[in-house]
Amino acid sequence: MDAYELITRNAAEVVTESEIEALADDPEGKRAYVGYEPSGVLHIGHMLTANKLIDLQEAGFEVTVLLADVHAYLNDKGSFEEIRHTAERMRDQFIAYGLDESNTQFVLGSDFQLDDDYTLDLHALELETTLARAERAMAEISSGDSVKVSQAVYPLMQALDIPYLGVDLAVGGMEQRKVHMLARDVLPSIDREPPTSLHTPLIADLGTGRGKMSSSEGVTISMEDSREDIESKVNDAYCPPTADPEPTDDGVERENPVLQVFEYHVFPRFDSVTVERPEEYGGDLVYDAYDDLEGDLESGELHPADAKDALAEYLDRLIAPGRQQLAE
Ligand code: IYR
Repeated sequence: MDAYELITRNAAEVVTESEIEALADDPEGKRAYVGYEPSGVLHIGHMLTANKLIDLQEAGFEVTVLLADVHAYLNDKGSFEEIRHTAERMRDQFIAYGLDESNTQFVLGSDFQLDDDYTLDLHALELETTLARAERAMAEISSGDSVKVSQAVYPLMQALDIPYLGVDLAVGGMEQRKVHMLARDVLPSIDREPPTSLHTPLIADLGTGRGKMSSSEGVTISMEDSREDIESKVNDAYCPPTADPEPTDDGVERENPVLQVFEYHVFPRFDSVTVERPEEYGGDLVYDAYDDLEGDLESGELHPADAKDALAEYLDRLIAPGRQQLAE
């Protein structure tokens, strides 16, 4: 796989393609980052962008993980002290998950976001941005119903993080895209480059295939799950024999989350996937590529129950090192 393919595989969107091509021409020493509001324990949403960081490291990038303590505080996630403590716990879990330690820089937001220069630049961006625009950028991130001033400041700080961290590429889930678009628009007003960004897809809720999997609602997978937890969640997952399920009767779109987890979590991290089956049911199936597994589920060659057993096995392998680390 060439650098461009590795950088963009499984991305829902890149902004812009030609900017990514320029980075892919000479990726050595380029820097990419993801910011996370510290939440204590890594869950499957963190793991999705972490997979992309691992791809980028393989392509030659250096990686910064921003433990966004000030952002979590602004988004009403607890007292600053608590959040700081939680942030410390996340470093080791990212490394246990598979980020290359020798090439990952962890930065706390509060290490630079409270400095004078940053604060003055932030005020300059506040002058350039309407409340309505800031509010729109936060629609898929904000945790409360009523919009507080803190939530208008949040996306402007996220935009400013990009030049302050000196990164060439901002990575995030699709829910971050409006913040990155705002950053492209407002950073030039303070003589900073519009940033290049890459967004990972959102995975549907494991139980229903609807909406997006999140740590706050529905079924999710986290580093705290035991093997039995994973088996029972995956066993109960929505998995029709198609990658393109019909919407619900009331018109809500659905995805196949079991296939999505294979595509975005398992195949990027394993060279091949074995679905174990007794001889009388046709014996083991070995897949080198996601599309072959999807094709077999659709044709009926692979039964959803066997796909789920294999998914639980591979998710367990991905999570085991983080679970171990949490137990220490
Ligand atoms: N908005 C992110 C957290 C975050 C991301 C970046 I990239 C930053 O520079 C700062 C914060 C979230 O929703 O978790």
